[in-house]
Order: sequence, then structure tokens, then C-alpha cells
Amino acid sequence: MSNILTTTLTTCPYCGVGCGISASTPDQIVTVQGDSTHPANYGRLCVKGSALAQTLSVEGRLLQPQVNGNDCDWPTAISAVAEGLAQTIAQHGPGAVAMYLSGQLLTEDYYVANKLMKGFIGSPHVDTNSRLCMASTVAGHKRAFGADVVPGCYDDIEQARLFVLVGANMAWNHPVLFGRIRAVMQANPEAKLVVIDPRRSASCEAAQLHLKLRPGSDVLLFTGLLSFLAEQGKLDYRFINLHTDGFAGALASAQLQAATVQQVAAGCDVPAEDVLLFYRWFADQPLSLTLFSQGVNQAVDGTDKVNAIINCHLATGRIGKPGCGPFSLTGQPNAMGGREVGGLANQLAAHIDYSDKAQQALVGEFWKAPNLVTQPGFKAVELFDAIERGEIKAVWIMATNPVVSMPQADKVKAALAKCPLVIVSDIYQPTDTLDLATIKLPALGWSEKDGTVTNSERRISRQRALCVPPGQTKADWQIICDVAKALGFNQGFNFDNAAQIFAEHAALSGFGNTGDRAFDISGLQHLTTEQYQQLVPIQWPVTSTQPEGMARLFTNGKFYTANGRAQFIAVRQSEFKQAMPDAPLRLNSGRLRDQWHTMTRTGGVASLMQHTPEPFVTLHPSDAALYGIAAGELVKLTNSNGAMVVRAQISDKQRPKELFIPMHWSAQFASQARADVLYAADTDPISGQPALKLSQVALSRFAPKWQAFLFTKTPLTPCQLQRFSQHYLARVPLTGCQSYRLALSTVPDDDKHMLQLLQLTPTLYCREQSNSAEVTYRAAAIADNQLQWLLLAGQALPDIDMIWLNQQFSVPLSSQTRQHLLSGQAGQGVASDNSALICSCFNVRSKAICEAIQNGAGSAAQLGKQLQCGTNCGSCLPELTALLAQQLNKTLSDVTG
Ligand SMILES: Nc1nc2c(c(=O)[nH]1)N[C@H]1C(S)=C(S)[C@@H](COP(=O)(O)OP(=O)(O)OC[C@H]3O[C@@H](n4cnc5c(=O)[nH]c(N)nc54)[C@H](O)[C@@H]3O)O[C@H]1N2
Ligand SMILES: Nc1nc2c(c(=O)[nH]1)N[C@H]1C(S)=C(S)[C@@H](COP(=O)(O)OP(=O)(O)OC[C@H]3O[C@@H](n4cnc5c(=O)[nH]c(N)nc54)[C@H](O)[C@@H]3O)O[C@H]1N2
Ligand code: SF4
Ligand SMILES: [Mo]
Repeated sequence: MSNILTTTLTTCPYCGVGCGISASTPDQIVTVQGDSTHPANYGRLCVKGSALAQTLSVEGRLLQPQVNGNDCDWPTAISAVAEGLAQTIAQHGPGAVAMYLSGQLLTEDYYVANKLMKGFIGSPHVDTNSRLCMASTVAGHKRAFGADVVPGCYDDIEQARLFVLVGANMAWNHPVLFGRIRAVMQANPEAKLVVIDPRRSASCEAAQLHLKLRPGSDVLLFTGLLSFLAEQGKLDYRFINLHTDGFAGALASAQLQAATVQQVAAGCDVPAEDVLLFYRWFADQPLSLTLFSQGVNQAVDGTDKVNAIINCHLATGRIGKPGCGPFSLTGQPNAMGGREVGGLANQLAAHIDYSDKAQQALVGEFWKAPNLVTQPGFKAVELFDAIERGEIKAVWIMATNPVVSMPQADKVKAALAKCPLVIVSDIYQPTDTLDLATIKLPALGWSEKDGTVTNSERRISRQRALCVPPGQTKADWQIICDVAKALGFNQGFNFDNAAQIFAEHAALSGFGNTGDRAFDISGLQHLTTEQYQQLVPIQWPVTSTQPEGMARLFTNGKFYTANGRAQFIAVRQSEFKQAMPDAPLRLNSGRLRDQWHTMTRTGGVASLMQHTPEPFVTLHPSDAALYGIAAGELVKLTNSNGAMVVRAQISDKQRPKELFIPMHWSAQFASQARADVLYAADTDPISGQPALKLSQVALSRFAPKWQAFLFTKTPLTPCQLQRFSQHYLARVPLTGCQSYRLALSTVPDDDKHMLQLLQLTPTLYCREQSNSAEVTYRAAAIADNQLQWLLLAGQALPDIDMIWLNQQFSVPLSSQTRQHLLSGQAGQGVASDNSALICSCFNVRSKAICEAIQNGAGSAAQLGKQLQCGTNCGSCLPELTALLAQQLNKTLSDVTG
């Protein structure tokens, strides 16, 4: 890959914090640093952002278009897409084609995709993975404010003194913002952090109070807060009377179920004194910020949860003022941009939906659209159901991996397998979704693509190209425009660059906008290409009267509803689902510190994979005892939707009868660990967002008959992997080789069974039988004095020195190494530290940290001084705090960061 030699300011492609990055490309190697001028991060990056340069290898990239499994050139691929779509439309009408988009597309990509479908092809069936992510917040915002608007900004963090995290593990998922919260807490001893989450997440390590509530009981908790505030005389009646409607109904509804702290405590299953403490802190601290994410959105009552939170802020007038407000943390880098262009199936474009015919006509006029749609389309779950029914016959999936991330993932996989035309634009291959594509389109990735993204605080930032694109890769917007033109839509898609698309998008936001549409960036519609190149991060709205953008909205108490008043919503806690006898455990799911979603980008980075190398389930010690499960054993989770095999972690971070699994693993990394095969497609009736935090499962021991570590220079082939589909396999990329943990569910005929399954022929082999008749065998292949692969198998996983073994793949083998190779250890008492990796930036492991603590390091700062851990991105600070507490036998709140 060649590149352009400069320092370039760009934006991180991962989470919705939207950190600025300063990238330089000396000697054709990209290095990244936090952009000290960017208002989201002021120079800081988390572990994922810091490791970005390591994701830029060409290895694993999709570099060439493919049609029906054959490589082809772009003209062939574009006409195959256009002909496929045109034929489907001719035979079955435009409603038979759909797009499934992503919050990881740039605004410019999103804009042309949405325009092509909703204005030109004439199909309303455009939805996005934001349906799985932000849809409940969008619906909640619209109900309360009349528009999908995040009222506040990141600067509110520095001004706030009470932080309430609801269903958000910011320490891992919005780490740089969490760092800003930690800094406020350190500088202001009176500042407080409350975490509301059914499990003790990493964010709790910094909290004064953790409400470990019953999953799904948030509405009760926040209606209880509203009742409490009313009872204690803590309401802002002036604000309520001047600027809102519906207060009496909302309060009456709250008091019906949650009149007393005791009622709330019983329903939420948390101690009454903790509920009271939270309520008192909230009542007494006007500078309170409530930050929420997927524990709120991904629920059958996600929209009600959002409004229950907003109600409390409206009732106290804590909105549109510095240091307070409800704050939706967006997930993906451009979750916001997708909402701005109207990428959801119930939106048309530019914050215009299907309820106002006059506004819709404006879009038709602006686009000169031949086939403007007039009705909402299928939301994500409905969309894949329609594919399954055969109603949608052609789907174009861009920048998302629904075979892994959609509920009922096995059903989604089957639906795509039988869909006549599946077009997938991605940057990597293989992926679980790309494997089912009829047409594969190679897109530009971060560092190559160019455009804008909008972060959680409505701030539009530029992603800029740093590298020359590899292979045949093309910008997503370019691919879409080429297809549009091949379909005969010559007008409307003649863009030469992203700047022109952005200008059109900005112009549409202001077209006929008399101040009734919140999203207005018409102040940017006349940017020249040069000005677009230089665009500095700016918060919308940006208009001719507000050319510098706006940090906070609703400062004048005026909202976007018809009468300008915010709406209270009368919400009630829905009934808690009873556990099912054949699936008695509740299943929660979420994210890990060092992985991004379906791992296509982060899973290949050895240092990121070390933090949590294998898929797992966390269960409470009482359940472990009940089911007879020891830590590290393999277990099977099942329900009527699917099955998963993962390793057990035992921890009182969980509530009894509740499990937690990571959402990340795909078939590319493990045989049976796609979380979403276990989720039913239960959705919030208002937002259509699936309840990806609550499923029910049965648990049983997997009881493997034979287990092994396999290290290979070349990855296993799809055919080899297929042979493990009913067994356990987890791949962990290391720097010198691929490692696999394997386990057989059936008793093998003989001990060479594993080798036969893998079709491997060893050059070294040894078999041992212990006194207790336990068998182990070890096999390896060496060619030209280079280790090719090594298999260490036994009835239990053998003890090995992973770090040493990995190194042996990168050096010629000495005779001494050969002697020790099959033992899996360096020998002569030399052993590397293979304990858990805590600090990915400086490769510091838990053993070294514990030793330093035992030798007197009493704080994270001292650990940082001695070992460097926690001194770069700070993502591991919660874990350092936890280790300090554990080693020093203190409670977390006694340990300073
Ligand atoms: N490291 C990393 N960071 C990421 C991502 C990633 O993949 N990896 N993805 C990004 C994206 S797209 C998103 S959407 C965000 C998501 O960010 P978060 O929402 O913070 O992520 P999750 O871990 O999915 O879920 C948050 C918490 O919700 C809790 N929860 C479950 N059920 C309930 C409930 O009923 N009530 C409450 N109050 N809490 C509940 C879970 O226990 C979990 O700790 O992260 C973004 N940042
Ligand atoms: N059980 C459970 N399921 C969940 C969640 C959960 O908490 N629990 N969270 C949900 C949420 S909030 C989200 S956001 C989704 C995320 O789920 P997905 O969107 O499915 O996950 P990603 O791995 O981010 O998929 C992005 C894909 O786009 C590709 N890609 C990256 N950059 C580009 C680009 O520039 N162009 C193109 N064309 N492709 C690109 C990547 O290689 C990858 O294949 O998962 C949802 N599913
Ligand atoms: S917090 Fe981390 S992942 Fe999120 S934008 Fe910043 S550097 Fe990227
Ligand atoms: Mo998300």
C-alpha cells in the first residue's frame, strides 16, 4: 500500500464519542495519535483507537469485486448489480428490493443510498443496523421533543456533578468520555457517579453507587424517581408550566406503580436504602447528567425507558442548561449521520418522516425524484422476515454483518441463503454475511475513505483519506452512484467527490425549513471542495444565523413539537416475564473493552485479542454450584432459537440466575459462539428495536472428551473448520501464528482422531499415559527448520507457555527448542508471563501488576510509574483499580485511580 506523506486530521471509525485523530504516514507506515485540538477527546484515544494502525494491513481485505464467486472488474460488477435490481423491479415491483445499511457508513454514502432507494428506485425498504442500536432513543426523542435531538454536549460533563449511567458501560464502550467523567470526579470530591446495570460492569469500579437492578426494571426506577421528586418538592413548576405538556398524566401514571421507595426497591430488586440514596442525590444536584445506551434502548420497552428518563429531566427543568440533561450515547461513529439523512425505514430524509405530506413533497421537489416513496418501509426484523417469506427478492447490505448481529441470527442466515440476489459491500473477506453474497463489492475502509461522521454531541467531523486504496476498492458512495447511473438515473447521482454530496445534503436540510426541522446544516451548503477539505468539527444546527453551530439546544425552552412544548409521556413498567421452565436463565449480552462488534477489524489484532481470547459466559457462583460448573469449563447454552458453546466464567458480578455473553464472536472466530442465535426477535412496538439484552436459555455442561491447543502458521481452511462445527473451536490470532482451542463433544475412536479430523500429518509425535490412565499426545510438523504447526492434546487442556510457543513460529528452530517443543514449555524453569493481559498498549499482564502491588505500589498512578500500564489510553484503569482492591483487600471506593 503506498500513501501520501503528511499529517492528517481525521476521526476514529469506532464508537460514537467521535475522537479526533492526528495521523502521520512516515515511511509509508501509518501512526495515529489523539488530535489535541478535537473537542471530543483533546488528544486522548482509547485502546481501540490507539491500535488503529495495526488494523490497516491488506491481509484479509476484500480487494476485487466478485459475481457468483468469480473475480471480475468493476464494469461487470456494476452491471450485474444494476441488471439484478432492474430485473427484480420489472418482475416484482420496486417493493421487492431493499437495502440494509449501517451507522458505520459515512454521511455521504448514506445520503446517496437513501436517495437512490426512496427517491429513484421507489422502494421504502431501507433500514439500518441503527435499528438494533438507537431506534428507541430516536422514538423517545421524537415523542418528547418533537425531533430526534440530543439536547446537550460533551462540555456538560465538566460542568456536571452527578453522573447517572443507565445501561451504559462507558468505561469500555465510550472510554474517552468516561475518562472525562473520571477527571471531574478526581477534581471535585463532591461529584458522584451512579451506575444502573444488572451486572457489575467495569464502569462500576469508579462508581459510588451501583444499582444492580432486575433486568428490564428501569421504567419503574425512573417513574419512582419522578414520584419522589414530586413528593419532596423538587420539581421545577415554572419550567413545567411554561414549556411542557402532559405532566399531570405522567406523574399520575408514575404514582400508580411507584409511589414509594419500597415499591420501587421491591420491583427493581435492589436495597431500598440504595434507591433512596440515588433519589436523594438526584433531587439535590441540579447539575445531573443521565447518560444512557443499550441497556435502555435494546428492550421491548426501550422507548418508554428513554421517556421515563427524559420525564425526570423535564420535571426538574434540567435540560438545555450547562451541566445537565438526558444524554443518549450513540454507538457507532455515524449513528447520528444515518439519522440525519433519514436512513431508518420510518424516515424519509433530513429529519422528515412520513407523517407530513407537505414536507415529503419538498424532498420530492428537491431531489427531482421520479419515484418518491410515501409510506414507511420494513424495519430490520421485518425486513429479514420479508426476505425469508420471499417477498424481498434482492437486498443490498452495506457495512454491517447481520448474520452475526441480528436476533434470530440462524433464521437471518437461512433467509439470505435463499434470497435470489444478495449484494454485500464490505472491506474484509470472509465474513459470515459476505459468505452468502451473490455479488461482493470491495469498499474503501477507514484511512482510505473520505467524508463526514456525526458523533453523540451532534458534532460533524471529517474522516479523511490517508492511504491510497488497495486493490480495486472503491468508496461506498461511488459504488452506489455508479449503480444508480447504470440503472438509468443519470440526473441526481453525478457527483465527483464527497464534498459535492455533502453540499447537497446540507442544502436539503435547509430546503423549505422554516425552523420547524431541528436538523439544519444549510450554513454548510455552499462549502467549496477546498472548504470541505478544511472543515473543522462543528455541532449542528449550522445555519446562516448560527454559522458556528450550536452546543446546546432547547436553551430557550422551545421544542420542535407542534406547539413548541416538550411532552411528558405517561409510562408504566410492563410486567416482568416469568422464567420459562425449559429455559430458566436470563441472558444478557454486550461488549468487551478491546473488541469492535463482529470482530472483522479488531479480531485480527493480536494485542487486542489477548484481553479476552475466548468467547465466554459469566454466571453467578450459586448457579455454577447448582449446575456443577467449574471456572474455565465449557458449557452449552440453548433455547428454541439456537445453541452456543462457550467457556464459563464465574463471578458475583452477575445476579443469580442471570448470565452475560459477549456479542462479538462470529463463525470466523469460533464454531458455536454467535450470541444472536439465542435471541428471539422480540421488539419494542414503538421503535421496532429488538430486545438484545434479555433472552432465556437453558445451560448444560459440554463435557468435552478431548481438548487441544493447536498452533498453525497458516489458518485452518473452511473445510477443516467445517469439521468442528458441532464441536468447540475458538481461534485466537497471535503475532507469529494462529492459535486454536479445540474440544470434541464425542469420544474419539483413538487419540489420533483430532489429527484425522484436521487432516494433519505430523513429523514429530509423542503419546503419554499417566498413572491415572489419562492420555496426552503432542504432535508437530517442521519443514525447513520452521515450525508449521503444533498440536497439544489431552483429556484436559495442557499447561503451555503461549508466548514462548508463538515466538517459535518466527525463528528457525534450534535443537534445544526441538527438544522442548512438544512439552509446550521453554524448559529449564524459564516461563513467560502468560497471565491475563490487562494493559494492551504496553503489554502488561496481571501477574506483573499483582507483584508490583505486593511490592508496595498502592495506586494506579504508582503502577503506571513502575510498569507504564494505564498511562497511554487509560482503558485498563478500571481493571487496575479492581486488582488493587483485590490485592490490598480493600473495597473499590477506598482505592484511588
Ligand atoms: N469496546 C467497544 N466499544 C463500543 C462498541 C464495541 O463493539 N466495542 N460498540 C459501540 C456501539 S455500536 C454501541 S451501541 C455502544 C454500546 O454501549 P453500551 O450500551 O455501554 O454497551 P453494552 O455492553 O451492549 O450494554 C451496556 C450495559 O447494559 C446493561 N444492561 C442489560 N440489560 C439492562 C437493563 O435492563 N437495564 C439496564 N439499566 N442495563 C442493562 C448490560 O449489563 C451492559 O453492561 O458501544 C459502542 N462502543
Ligand atoms: N446480542 C446482541 N446483538 C447485538 C448487540 C448487542 O448488544 N447484543 N448490539 C447491536 C448493535 S448496537 C449494533 S450497532 C450491531 C453492530 O453489528 P454489525 O453492524 O453487524 O457489526 P460490525 O462488525 O460493525 O459490521 C460492520 C461490517 O462492515 C464492514 N465495514 C467496515 N467499514 C466499512 C466500510 O467503510 N464500508 C463497507 N461497505 N463495509 C465496512 C466490516 O468489515 C463489517 O463486516 O450489533 C447489534 N447486535
Ligand atoms: S473512545 Fe476510543 S473507540 Fe471511541 S472514538 Fe474515541 S478512540 Fe475511538
Ligand atoms: Mo450500536
